[in-house]
Amino acid sequence: MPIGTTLTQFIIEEQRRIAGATGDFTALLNDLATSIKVISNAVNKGALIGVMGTLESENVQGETQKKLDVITNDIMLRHNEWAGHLAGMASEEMDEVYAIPGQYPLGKYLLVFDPLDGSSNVDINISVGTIFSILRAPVANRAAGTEDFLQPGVKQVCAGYALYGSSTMLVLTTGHGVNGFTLDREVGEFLLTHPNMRIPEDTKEFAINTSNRRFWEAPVQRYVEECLAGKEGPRGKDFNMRWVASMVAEVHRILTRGGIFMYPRDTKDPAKPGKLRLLYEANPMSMIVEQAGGASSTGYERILDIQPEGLHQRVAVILGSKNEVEVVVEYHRTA
Ligand code: P6P
Repeated sequence: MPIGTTLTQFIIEEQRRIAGATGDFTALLNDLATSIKVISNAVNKGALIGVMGTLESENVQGETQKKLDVITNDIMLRHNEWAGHLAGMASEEMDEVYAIPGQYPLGKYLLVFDPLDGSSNVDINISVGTIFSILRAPVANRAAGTEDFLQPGVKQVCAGYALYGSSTMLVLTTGHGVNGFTLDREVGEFLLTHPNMRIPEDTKEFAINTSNRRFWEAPVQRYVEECLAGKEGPRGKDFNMRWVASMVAEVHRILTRGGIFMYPRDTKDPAKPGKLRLLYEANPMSMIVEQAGGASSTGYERILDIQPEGLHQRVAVILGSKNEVEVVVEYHRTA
């Protein structure tokens, strides 16, 4: 019985579109897919295999680490370090760049990831995910340094996420649109279930952590107030609100039915211009959103154009339905 298009088949068909493709990238994506299957298994087994709960340690972000933060980070390293496709890796859970161990060959790509985004939700069984971004190494087959990772988001060759929800999905773009795959656990393959995902240009649904309201800048205050004013207000329509505290789940909802997601800069911690990290949250999600017809901005500039200055740099994020993002950007422009 035909099982449909597998991820491997899809990637190889994509590879044929690229002149001079060596198959390296295809093999890298397959290793990444294997990592995600292993992470999905660990997340889905949860308490059954004792991976719930929190460690004493903190990550570079100063955030308490969940057991699964460390476990999933190790899974990403072990399954992607050996094949000779990478010149280095970087992760939310590691202070510094990860050097490929000497017994393995070096390659021409860089892999950047948040191994378990939204992990504060894992103990309460709300969807979490893995976010990844692939860049070209400035110098192939040479161990990458931090500066090699500091490339603007427009340089990404691939961006994607895994969503460990009611089903495990892998959503990715290589610059030719966005496609979604669902893990068939009986076959052990990701199957193409959401071809050519597109974000509706308009929406009536916004996502923001309203508990930070007193810290927002004026343009965001104005935007949210107008949403809450509903059809009697200046927007002339009622809005719905969501906040899952798991960016992957928010972005997947927006890819599926539209919406706007905001984690704006606020005065809560003046040292942080935003909460989300540029290299392994904002950039990959911005590439996916733009490739699906949406928009992604800090409110002041296009996220994919930002020249990174640090591996764990934070940035404000306003992304989703194109016309709604433009309203928020306009309020920043005229503030
Ligand atoms: P808050 C998860 O920690 C995360 O990085 C994103 O996935 C999520 O959108 C955001 O932070 C949630 O932040 O302040 O609401 O807990």
